[in-house]
Amino acid sequence: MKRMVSGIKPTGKLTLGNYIGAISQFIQYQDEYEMFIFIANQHAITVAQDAKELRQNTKNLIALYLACGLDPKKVTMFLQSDVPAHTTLGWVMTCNSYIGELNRMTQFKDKSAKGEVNLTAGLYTYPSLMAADILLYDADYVPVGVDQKQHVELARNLAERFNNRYSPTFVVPTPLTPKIGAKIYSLQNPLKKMSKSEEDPKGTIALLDEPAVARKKIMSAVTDSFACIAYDPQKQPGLSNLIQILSCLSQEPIEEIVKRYEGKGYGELKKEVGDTVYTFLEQLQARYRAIMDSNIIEDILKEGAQKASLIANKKVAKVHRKVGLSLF
Ligand code: AQP
Repeated sequence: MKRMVSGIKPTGKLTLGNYIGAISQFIQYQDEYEMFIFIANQHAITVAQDAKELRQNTKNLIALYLACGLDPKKVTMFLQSDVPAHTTLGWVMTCNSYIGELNRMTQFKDKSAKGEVNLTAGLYTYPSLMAADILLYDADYVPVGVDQKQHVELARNLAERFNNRYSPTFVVPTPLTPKIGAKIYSLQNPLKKMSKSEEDPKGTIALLDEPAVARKKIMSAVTDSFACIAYDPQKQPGLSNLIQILSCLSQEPIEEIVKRYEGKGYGELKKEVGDTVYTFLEQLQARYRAIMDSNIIEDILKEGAQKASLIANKKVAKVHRKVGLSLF
């Protein structure tokens, strides 16, 4: 069975973009692949976090994984910090990453371009830790949204570099991005990614937004004045974003949605997207609340960390032998 690894940072309120670009893929593949899905809490602390909030976001994220349909019997779910092999291999990967390579990583470049002061060294080197997250498990595939593809490319380069320098040690992973939904955009600025850390809450649908509030956000999404319903992300990015959201949540192909709306107005389309998002969130949140009221999370994480550690520790021991860090 081929292996898959991915994770999400517990950095804020999980968005519809995270669901469509990442979690829905995890669910789609969980029967087909041996899957390791972790909560990237060590990546989260690359920007300052309030400890209480981080704990809450972490708990929310695992409950949302489960509420979205990840099955702990099929998927190994764990906290990154519960498997110390991640940072141990992360250091080896950092020592094999070139500064020039890290300088090219767009996520860091974007954050520093915003003129944020006090950017941490962790934020700069986190792609090397992400490479370790993937390579530890010999992942064949990494399901990610389009914004993370570049980081998986770095993991591929690091795997090849290590394999050539020492001897074959790591599987070279392939990023998997969905055909539709690989990048969901802000509802207020459809040229910008919908993000957990987006400052304008009107642009973002959080998975824990009140369904009625989310519907309102869809109704006031920025579109255009062409007065013609078409899927054209270049010319009509806002409208295309809404069509994309509808298609991903309803599984109806984009062409069929566009055909159905021939000669109709934007208001009607927005209403259908809003209602679809409303129902999706309402059902998801009912499952989320039941999970939060139960006490299954701790056991799932404990079991997941044990299973992941067995594989990860073996890989670290192998790497340490090859590099010369272990004596025996
Ligand atoms: N808007 C999006 N559309 C499609 N996929 C997306 N992802 C994130 N936003 C979108 C995918 O979700 C996963 C989450 O990754 P992450 O939390 O580790 O990092 P991220 O990409 O930085 O996500 P955010 O939401 O933008 O977080 P912040 O604001 O904290 O930086 C990844 O697979 C990502 O591609």
